[in-house]
Amino acid sequence: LLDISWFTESMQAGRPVDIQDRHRLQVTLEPGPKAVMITLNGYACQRRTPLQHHNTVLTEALLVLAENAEFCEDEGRNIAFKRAVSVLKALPQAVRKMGDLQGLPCLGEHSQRVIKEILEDGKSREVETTLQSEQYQAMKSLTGIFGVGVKTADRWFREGLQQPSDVARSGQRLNHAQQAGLQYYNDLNTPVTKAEADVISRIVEGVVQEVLPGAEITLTGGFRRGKQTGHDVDFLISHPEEGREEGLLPKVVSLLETQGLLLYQKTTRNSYLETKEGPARPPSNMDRFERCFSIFKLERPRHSTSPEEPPQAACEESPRGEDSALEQLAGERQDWKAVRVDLVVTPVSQFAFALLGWTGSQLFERELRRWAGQEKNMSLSSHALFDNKRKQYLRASSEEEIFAHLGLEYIPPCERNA
Ligand code: DCT
Ligand code: MG
Repeated sequence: LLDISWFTESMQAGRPVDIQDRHRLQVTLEPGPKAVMITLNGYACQRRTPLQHHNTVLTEALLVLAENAEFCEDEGRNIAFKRAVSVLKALPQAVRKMGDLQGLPCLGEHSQRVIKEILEDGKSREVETTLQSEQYQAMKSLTGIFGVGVKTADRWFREGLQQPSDVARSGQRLNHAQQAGLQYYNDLNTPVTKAEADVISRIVEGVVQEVLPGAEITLTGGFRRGKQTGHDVDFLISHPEEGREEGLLPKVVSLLETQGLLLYQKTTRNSYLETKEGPARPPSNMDRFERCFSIFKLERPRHSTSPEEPPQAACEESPRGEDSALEQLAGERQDWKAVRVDLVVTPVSQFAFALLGWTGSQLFERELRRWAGQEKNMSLSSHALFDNKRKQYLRASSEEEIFAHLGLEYIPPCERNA
């Protein structure tokens, strides 16, 4: 039970009251009949966004429009819809009427129009039309191919390709990533479960320890935020002694390859250099760690095969080329699953920044960088935080310290699902 005499006094005196409730929502209580109005802070990194929330019907609809804007390369609209979604996710209850949105940030006119229609009619015509449009469906299928971005998908769509099988038959020139993307299309579009991520964690841990005893691996990305499924598995690899991590990744990758655990890999070297003048502007969103984009060959547990589907011969070499791509697309089931795994190596001095940068969500990260730049005149990346006014780097060995440098209240990973 709360002692609320302090606010009833203020209400009687006609003063608005701000309280911070236990969810750190800013609740503004205005005197009068429309008593309670919930307001939220404007940056997603100032809010707590849990995984489970109360407005999925609205957020799923708006996410379709966000995705469609991305397919049309309209970044402004894409972000506007994503910000609106993120506000709805942070609300402590379901929106029932338009009045519930009063005072909330980031809900533009377009988002409000869609919300209003859904509240009144149960659906939005714009969302329905988008879902049914040929272009949206083709772009969704084609960008679902690993290695294919919006630009390539759009070009293919204009050339009349709509599905991965069209691409496989078309004789398009594909790079290695796209070839793998086609070949393992079905698996890579099946969510990775937490249990699968844990199995991969143990494999990676074993190999990393063999190569460099004392090195540490951390599961990041959506799984660190508490998600039970994801589109890939993200790891940070570090060593408590600065510099010991150098040259680690090629050895880890080579050992994984020897063990037949990789279906595809592309390793890029560390290209991060700290300069006295601070990071180049505008700071790049991509980080420059030594990194390996890979596709793991993960054995399926035997009991998961249903009686109707007897397990295929074990240890069969994965076939390559167009035929095998078409086989996967036709839904042939193997006794292993292709899973996207990202391995990122960080020097321990940058570990906290890498951890914060790789935990996500994507929008939470974007908002952190925006907050740093616009509100604090600082540049934040997954490597460092630079104070542009004092012209100096602000060091940190934990995420908590970085939030403190930024003047933000600490938000734990499970509440960064913006
Ligand atoms: N990231 C980012 N900006 C991007 C892409 C990624 O800041 N444009 C960060 C935030 C999340 C992290 O990298 C890992 O990326 P993803 O695997 O794409 O995100 P995820 O949250 O792990 O999503 P999923 O659960 O689907 O893998
Ligand atoms: Mg991920």
